[in-house]
Amino acid sequence: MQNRPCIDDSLTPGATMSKTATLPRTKTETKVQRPRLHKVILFNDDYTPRDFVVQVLKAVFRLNETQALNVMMTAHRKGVCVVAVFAQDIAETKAARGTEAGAAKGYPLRFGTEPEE
Ligand code: TYC
Repeated sequence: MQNRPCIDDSLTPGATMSKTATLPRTKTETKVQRPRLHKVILFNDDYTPRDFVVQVLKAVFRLNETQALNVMMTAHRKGVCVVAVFAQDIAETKAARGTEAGAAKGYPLRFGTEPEE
């Protein structure tokens, strides 16, 4: 925003003082912030078959075979793995689709989301 002179007419009507030109002393700074990205997390479980996890990662998250295998094996060994990061609504939709794909087959497969720092 630019500082433009403005007329101080707070004493009108009926004022006898002359009008004075003043400059506003504050500037309004508008900072635009990018929305935070959200991680989609894959959780390990003891029941979902490995190849089914790989199928879901390929179908829902568009990972290739190698990427899907690596993500699945990391979750299998460590308990969790970050699949990818997205805008919040996309992360939540994809996590829900992955979890639903497992539930539709009776598996406890679970995806979650969390905001990036
Ligand atoms: N632990 C499962 C098994 O041994 C495979 C699996 C891997 C399940 C990763 C979930 O996020 C997962 N059948």
